Amino acid sequence: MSDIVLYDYWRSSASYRVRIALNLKKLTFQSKVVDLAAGEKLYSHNPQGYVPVLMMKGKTLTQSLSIIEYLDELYPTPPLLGETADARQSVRALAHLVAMDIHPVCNLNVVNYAADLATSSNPVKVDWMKHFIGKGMTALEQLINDAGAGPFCYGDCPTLADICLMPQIYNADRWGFDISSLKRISEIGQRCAEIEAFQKAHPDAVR
Ligand SMILES: N[C@@H](CCC(=O)N[C@@H](CS)C(=O)NCC(=O)O)C(=O)O
Repeated sequence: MSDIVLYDYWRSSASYRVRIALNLKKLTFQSKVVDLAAGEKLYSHNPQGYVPVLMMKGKTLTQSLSIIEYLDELYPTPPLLGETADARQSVRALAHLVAMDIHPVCNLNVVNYAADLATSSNPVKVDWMKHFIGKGMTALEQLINDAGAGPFCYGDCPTLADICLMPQIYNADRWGFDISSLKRISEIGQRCAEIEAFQKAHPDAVR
């Protein structure tokens, strides 16, 4: 039996992506069903509660695109990202449009939340922002802690993760979501705010 385990749901697009990639790489895997339609969530393996989660090499991997890129780095044939920097930028841009722009607003919990808000008397815009910013950043705090104890999101230097985090902290503040209980995120935010590259990019520095 394969020691690669995919926490999976048949209709989940993000799981479907990982299934395709595993198949293209000819990697056998066990599928463990998380019944999203029945309201099941995968909090035991992912603070976001989402599938897919891939277990391999003793690691618990989340986020379909990063899982696929990881598989591609470990098993380069057939290449899934393209052979040159230009090709990879194009492939990622196309993939990100689907995975980061179309997919998140069609996710089950997002659609359910929108339907609930339609009958609520709360101010919709603020409620929406606080709900999703809070949910996402709370999961992120746990994943940053799981990744290690460095001064930044991952390791000793700012990475793509910190580059994404800082604008998200700015947005949390803008919409009134208090991040002070998220200790790691707050500390990383303060550290990044001391770095010139982050300072020069801040909305107040460029408006
Ligand atoms: N960005 C994540 C998205 C994962 C995701 O949205 N998973 C959906 C299924 S496609 C899910 O678990 N939804 C559960 C829910 O909305 O409650 C990825 O690419 O892995």
